[in-house]
Amino acid sequence: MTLTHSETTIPQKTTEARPVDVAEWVNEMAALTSPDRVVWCEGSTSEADELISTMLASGTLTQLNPELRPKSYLARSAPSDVARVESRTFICSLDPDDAGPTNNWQDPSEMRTTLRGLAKDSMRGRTLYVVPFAMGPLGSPLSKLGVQITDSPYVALSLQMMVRVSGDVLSMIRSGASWVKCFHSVGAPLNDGDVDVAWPCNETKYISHFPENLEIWSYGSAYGGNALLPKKAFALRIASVIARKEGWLAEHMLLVKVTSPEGKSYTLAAAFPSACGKTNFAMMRPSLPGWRVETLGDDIAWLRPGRDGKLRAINPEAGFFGVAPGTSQATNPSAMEMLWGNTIFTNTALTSEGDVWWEGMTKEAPEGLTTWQGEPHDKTSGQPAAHPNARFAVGLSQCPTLADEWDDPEGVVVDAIIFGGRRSTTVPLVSEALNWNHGVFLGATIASERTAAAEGTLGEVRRDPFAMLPFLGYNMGDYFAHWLEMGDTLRVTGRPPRIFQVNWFRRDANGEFIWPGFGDNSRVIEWIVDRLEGRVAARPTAIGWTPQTINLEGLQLGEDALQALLEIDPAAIARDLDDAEEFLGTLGSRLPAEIGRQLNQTRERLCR
Ligand code: OXD
Ligand code: MN
Repeated sequence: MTLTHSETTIPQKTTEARPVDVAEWVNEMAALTSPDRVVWCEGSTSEADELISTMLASGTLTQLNPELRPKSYLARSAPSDVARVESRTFICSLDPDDAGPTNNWQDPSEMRTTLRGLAKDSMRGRTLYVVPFAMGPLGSPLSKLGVQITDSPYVALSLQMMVRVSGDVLSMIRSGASWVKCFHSVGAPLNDGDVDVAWPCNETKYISHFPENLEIWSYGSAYGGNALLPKKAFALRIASVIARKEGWLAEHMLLVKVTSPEGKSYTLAAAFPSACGKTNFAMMRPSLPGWRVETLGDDIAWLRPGRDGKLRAINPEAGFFGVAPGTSQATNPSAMEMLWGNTIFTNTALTSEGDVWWEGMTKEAPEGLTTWQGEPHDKTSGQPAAHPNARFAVGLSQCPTLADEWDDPEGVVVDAIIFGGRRSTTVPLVSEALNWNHGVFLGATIASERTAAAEGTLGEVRRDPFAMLPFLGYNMGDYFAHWLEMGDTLRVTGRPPRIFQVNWFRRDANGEFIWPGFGDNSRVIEWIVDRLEGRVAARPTAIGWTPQTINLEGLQLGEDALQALLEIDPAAIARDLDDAEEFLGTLGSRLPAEIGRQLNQTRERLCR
């Protein structure tokens, strides 16, 4: 999609083209929320133009210097609306045990009463946009449909960048396809005479999911996963519930196609908790000669056994909502290229030339910056100029490393699954699971140090199974059982993908990262591919197979450092298992016995 600024109005299709159930829902929501007008979107360029005009006029968007960053805009959020709010995210299943102890549960009928009360007249003075979208290629057996109602033009425009917004979705719903209802209001009605603010939102926030009704209600926030409902709320929380019923997996995973110097390609799906470098991995430029990494997705993958019995994956999204700080020519040159234009930035700093800047883009902050809060930046203050969770929203089609298969309705065959976390100690650079069930145990016990992508104390280690802790729509114990069953299903028709665990973030005694990461992670990919091909032997350890060595050619890294990266410290692993056991214990009787068995077997191997 191309963003331009003009004076067109969004053309409205005839009402007969609209599915009755969608129209009824929209009418009901409009009657509840009392917007000034209702606009049906279909993802056109003229529609984007209109949304941009509206937001330039209201001050929500600032146009960047077209000579430096064509067709690009900066939004500044309210200081209180800068990240996902997990504490205000609810799974409202009928039975609290179906949400499980890792989710905030509330009774669905009580939650509906609360939300209806908040939503009453919440869109007064605003426009209600109806945004039909597909997750995945339209018409693919792996895709799903949804409709988001929103009173935020910023959200309506961002959805155009991030998912497939199309009027054809309405035709498919009219022909009987099921769809997910996504209601969103910023909760900031305008009464006569009120002057709007650039980033309307409400201090009261709810991101509520009704898994039995395939319905999402979001109130009070316009930021990221709180408000762009197809992403975390639909493609992970609601989709995980649908996936369990239908026998597939909705995962917080990047998806890449890797080609070896021999010209053979492999697909890797990798789950990492938020802000562990998934986007950088997805767009990696390998430092190892002859290797190529192409992008299929950077955040979410839907995995399903295909007609051939193999595990196949699609990226349900069509764009990136990436973390800007830390992105640079050194860490992710492809992203820097991709962001040449046609991009919406949120909460970055603004340069005196009218371009964006964020911490890590260059070593030194330029003079004359305006901070994400619109203030002159004082370099001596120690405060960042961009918010640590500042983002870019851009279509996948702009990605210079996009793989041709990204839009394949059949999906791509997954060769290996990788789990990772941000761990200063304990977890080695890479290891391979002994088998599928052991791999599920590794996924179930991922832990990571907290970053800025969600509220909470930075640096604190938390268990984040499968990197899905904030994103699972049902009981975590049932989810582990579902993963184990998927292994059984895949074994009937062939061989399930091999499973690996990685950790780029191990630190030395001085607190410095030992592993260079980024393009050098291709060295770990090489080991993984060598394992898939049966080309290298590995060392048996308590936690699985680890490398005898890693290709360090051309890298300033000594053998000692490699040993430190691969070290398995039995005492540290034992402590980690105790911590994992404590977490797993919170799942009570819903924890599959097999996970406990894997834990015990790891302990036994540790004593050998
Ligand atoms: C994200 C996240 O925004 O994981 O992708 O928090
Ligand atoms: Mn994510």
